[in-house]
Amino acid sequence: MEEKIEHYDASDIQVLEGLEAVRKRPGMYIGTTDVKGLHHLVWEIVDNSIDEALAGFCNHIEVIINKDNSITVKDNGRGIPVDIHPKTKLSTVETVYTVLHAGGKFGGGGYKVSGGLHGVGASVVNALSKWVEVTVYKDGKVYFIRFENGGHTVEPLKVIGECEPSRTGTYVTFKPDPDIFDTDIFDYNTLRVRIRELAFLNKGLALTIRDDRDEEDTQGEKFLYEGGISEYVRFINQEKTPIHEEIIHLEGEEEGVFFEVAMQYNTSYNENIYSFVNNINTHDGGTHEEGVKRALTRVINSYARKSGLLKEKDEALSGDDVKEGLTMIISCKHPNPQFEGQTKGRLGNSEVRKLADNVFSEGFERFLMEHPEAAKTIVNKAMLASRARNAAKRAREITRKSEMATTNFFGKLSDCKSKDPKVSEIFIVEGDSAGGSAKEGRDSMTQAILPLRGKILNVEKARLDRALGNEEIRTIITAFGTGIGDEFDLSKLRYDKIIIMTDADVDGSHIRVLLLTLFYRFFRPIVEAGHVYAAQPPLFRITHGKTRKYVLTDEDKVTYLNNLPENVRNRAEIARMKGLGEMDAEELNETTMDIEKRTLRKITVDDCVAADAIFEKLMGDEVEPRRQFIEENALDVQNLDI
Ligand code: 1YM
Repeated sequence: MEEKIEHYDASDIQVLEGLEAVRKRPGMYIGTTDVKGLHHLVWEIVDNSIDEALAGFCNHIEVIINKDNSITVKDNGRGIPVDIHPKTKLSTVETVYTVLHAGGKFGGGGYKVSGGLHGVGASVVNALSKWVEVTVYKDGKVYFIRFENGGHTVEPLKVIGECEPSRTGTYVTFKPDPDIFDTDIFDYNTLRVRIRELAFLNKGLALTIRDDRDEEDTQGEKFLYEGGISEYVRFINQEKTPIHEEIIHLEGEEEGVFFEVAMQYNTSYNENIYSFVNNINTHDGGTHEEGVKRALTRVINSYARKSGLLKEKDEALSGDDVKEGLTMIISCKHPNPQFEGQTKGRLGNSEVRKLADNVFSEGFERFLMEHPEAAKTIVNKAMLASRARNAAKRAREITRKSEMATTNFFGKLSDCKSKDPKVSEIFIVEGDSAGGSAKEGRDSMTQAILPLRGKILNVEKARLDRALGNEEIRTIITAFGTGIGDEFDLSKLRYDKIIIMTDADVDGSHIRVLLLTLFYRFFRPIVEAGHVYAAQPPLFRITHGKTRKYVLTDEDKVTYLNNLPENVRNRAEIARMKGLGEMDAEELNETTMDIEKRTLRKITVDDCVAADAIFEKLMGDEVEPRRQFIEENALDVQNLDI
């Protein structure tokens, strides 16, 4: 044996047997020996520093990736105790690093139950390392101990120098054993992201990270958030658009269990809810999350009813409705957490549910009372979500039915011959007569025509659930082929271009707005992928001699006429095109449908906020703003951002 074992007695044998067990089955202690397991070692050491911070003795933790891919973790806590431990007769530092299960609190108290390892971290890291060095600054002295080859003590703890009595802390450097791990290269960003997260989760605690493998010496990065999880919410929402100014931050404590939550809504439709217990992500939720979610739904509903935003006849808002666009961080610090489930990602302590519910409901209720503007915005958002969800549900039921009723469907749609979505397009045309011309004038190989009858207009309110009761719209959904809601699949879209072809008048605009609203809500990926277009039928026909010229706008008309010789201009016949129905097939083809000659305007969703505002106006119960909006904007597709 090459290993240097300088002091070797009965207790050492036990110790080494313990560490040997870790080396034999590392997976049992750190999960895996891949790159994830490698990084796990860092967190085991950092956890000890974090615990010292939670105990209130440490406010700065440093992580350094050294040139040789060893890791140094430094903290300015009390320093691991250096006295002789009565049971092992070794220094406490050595005990902590060599005795399995001795990593935890000797004196009890604190939050020392981090991760799955329950405090056995230091000795596990030692067992899986080529070497480990621990330096402790305490009582004006500098102590040092080194371990090699999986936890063999090279020499017991010794004093190697003196320091200012005020200087305390623990420095640990370790080099993972390459015989154990698939890789020994640390990833800076992996460490950085978690360190930043730890800074968010522990307000006032400074964490720094530095990569000394870099050629030029870098300063490293420092993370310190006085606002804690509120700043985490702000950070997550920075790429999004919040719908209210304030970040709501609530906290409370009971019998040593500390609970806090921070939240803010944004215009998106996703929820971003992350929960933690003792800084560990509880990805499967648990009692802390359940308490908050239950209270959130209850408080919003009760506020919505009391304030009259939600009418008596209205259905209660669901849990999903109140979570739409919500960014939320839940953090619980528990002295004795019970982690449950296959991956131990769920908090099981039942008393936390009540604490979370109480803290959240009291605080959130007060917030809503004190911020009526924000409250209204939040409730409105949930109500919109509720409406869209109900509409989507109905639409799903309806489309399933309508897919079966294909005879009716094919009676309406004049499909193109090509089944290749890349070259196929569908024109959604207003009115039967225009539909007739369009059918005649199309290229039947690639162009499908779906005529819409006037019925859509009868849908007074642009409420989607009602609009979806409309047969025409059901036909559209069937024609697209993508399905909607959970079953939506963009790859099944049957056409490359969906072209809305309506008249340039109020009725046409109304239909167009309704269609765009429908697309925006149920087929947003289609819009985002740039498949939706508005056709631009000409406004004027100018005839002189044998020449027929169609122009799109008043301006174009003037420009065109001004460029004609005066004698021609004087004899030119100018006709205002009243509608698609008035054009014959040839004209329609030439002006609006022919791939070579037509003008299409692409419909985009590049401004979610504007789209949302428009959507709200269109979906709202108030008739006046909607009517006004349609008149002002919808006539001109250019101004319509959806
Ligand atoms: C870079 C790693 O391990 N810091 C650290 C660890 C401990 C203490 C302070 C500490 C804890 C206590 C009292 C206590 C640990 N001590 C123990 C044990 N940083 C790092 N900083 N005094 C100091 O818990 O009562 C285990 S870890 F068990 F010895 F107390």
